[in-house]
Amino acid sequence: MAGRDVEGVRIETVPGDITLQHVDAIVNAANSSLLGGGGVDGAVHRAGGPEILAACRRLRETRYPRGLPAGDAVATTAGRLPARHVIHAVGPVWSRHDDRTDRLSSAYRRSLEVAGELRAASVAFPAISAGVYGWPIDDAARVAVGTTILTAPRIESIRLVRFVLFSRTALEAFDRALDGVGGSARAGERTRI
Ligand code: AR6
Repeated sequence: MAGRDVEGVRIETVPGDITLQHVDAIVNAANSSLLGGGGVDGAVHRAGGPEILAACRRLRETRYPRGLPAGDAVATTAGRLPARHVIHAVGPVWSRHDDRTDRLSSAYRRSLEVAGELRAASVAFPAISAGVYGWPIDDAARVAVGTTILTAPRIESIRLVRFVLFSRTALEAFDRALDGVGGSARAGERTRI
């Protein structure tokens, strides 16, 4: 677990299950269909109940008849979850031949922008694209942390961004990414929990 403060925003890593987070908004690692799947997506719909899927179906019938493209995000109710909102973000599938980093970065940036529209103060993210979509965890962590540090301080409502990591490997990768930013000369700003 690690944490640091960047221009008034607390950015931290914790181990655990994102569906249990008591924050204003949790981010779901969704797919373009918005109609559910495995991993985080399966856990969010299981724990949050049918209200979330119903809201996703309405989005498909209205704003996104062709689905939500990779790199974008949209909010729904959080149903029975302790969070108030679910922000469904679609990450890119990892490709060895095609650099899709901009779309992974965009998934974080758009999620934070949507959180701002919701006036959310606290947002929890999983490691988007780092499961079924195959993105190597160190690079996934670098993009997640780097984009958050650049974006979150620009969004007025946001005070806390928490990365919730399911495995020790993912937690360690995000801790390294968070420690790496700003360099050791500024280590005094960092708080180890
Ligand atoms: N809380 C936090 N992290 C979790 C949880 C959880 N409950 N469950 C898994 N992880 P993934 P993706 C971790 O596969 O790669 C779905 O089928 C997991 O260990 O959920 O973006 C969707 O419908 C990994 O580190 O998301 C899409 O089709 C990370 O969360 C597709 O998978 C992301 O893994 C999206 O794939």
